[in-house]
Amino acid sequence: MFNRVGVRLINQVRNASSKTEIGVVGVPFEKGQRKVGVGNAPKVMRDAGLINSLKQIHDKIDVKDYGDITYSIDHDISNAVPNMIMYEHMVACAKALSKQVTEILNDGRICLTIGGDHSIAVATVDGHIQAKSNVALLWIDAHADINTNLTSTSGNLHGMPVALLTKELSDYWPYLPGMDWQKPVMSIRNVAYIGLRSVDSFERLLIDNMGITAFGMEEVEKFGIDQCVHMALEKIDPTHSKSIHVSFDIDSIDSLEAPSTGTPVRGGLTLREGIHLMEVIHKTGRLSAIDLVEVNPSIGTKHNVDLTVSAAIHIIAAAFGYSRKGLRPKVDDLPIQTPPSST
Ligand SMILES: [Mn+2]
Repeated sequence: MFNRVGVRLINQVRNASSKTEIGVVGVPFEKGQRKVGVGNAPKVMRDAGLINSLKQIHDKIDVKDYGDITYSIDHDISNAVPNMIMYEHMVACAKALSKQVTEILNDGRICLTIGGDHSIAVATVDGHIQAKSNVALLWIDAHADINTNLTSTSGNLHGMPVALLTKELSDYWPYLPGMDWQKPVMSIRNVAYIGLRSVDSFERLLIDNMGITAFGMEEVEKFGIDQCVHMALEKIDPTHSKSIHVSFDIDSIDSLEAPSTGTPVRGGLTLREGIHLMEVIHKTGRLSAIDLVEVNPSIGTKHNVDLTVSAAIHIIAAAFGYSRKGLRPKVDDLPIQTPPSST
């Protein structure tokens, strides 16, 4: 039975989990690539119980759902830039999303953005930088997403966000009409990749020549996920003072465990590694924004979709402090009258 010391210990544990305020925004955007369905992910994730899963992590979680991003396009800039498909859509959605992310952060909440394809991260990272200038970015992905319109073989914008965000790449772009609000102020020194295993040749050249911090699957294999996350954070946030942004592409997870995604790649992170990565980042206490992108509920069987959505929710929950060890009971719930059964 719990004695008074036991109750005191429980109170200490309870108080140790600090108040966490989360702001959720859905981005039903899929025009950064060519496959239909990824825009339905916010609805499917909410229908699968995302918001309740967050509320149940611990009793000091407060969740506000800001709804979905809407936007209207400027037809004058369609086809304005070569080899950038549906450019005018990305521009309009990104502008609205960046504002929303800034607002959520200024409300004192951690921003959880549910994509949508990965092109939306141009906006989430920009909105984060607007609110908190000193940002470190972890890009968890099978792909490097650092093509420009000149190096991309597809013209898909979801392969370009890192190149749009970083100042070292800014000289490689033509003038981008409608994007004047977005300043590529982030240094590539503040970006680290984890999970890479499908990197285009120009992307590899950039990563090598610019010395970009990148833990591909070889490094995950060699050092283990725990070391990789710690080393990545040391590289991009050596003073342990930056506001951390995690842009998590579900295709970083092996396609056996997260099959419903547009560009699946085998040999990826296990769900366990994805969860552990987020647990490490949670423990920094400096996580401000998460993107969870590229879940496509139109790909695969219902079982495939269920697997992928539940993997995504597990990863998000870990980022907000879900404990695989279990949490002790709240003091109010203690069975004072009824001792716990020994069986
Ligand atoms: Mn990606």
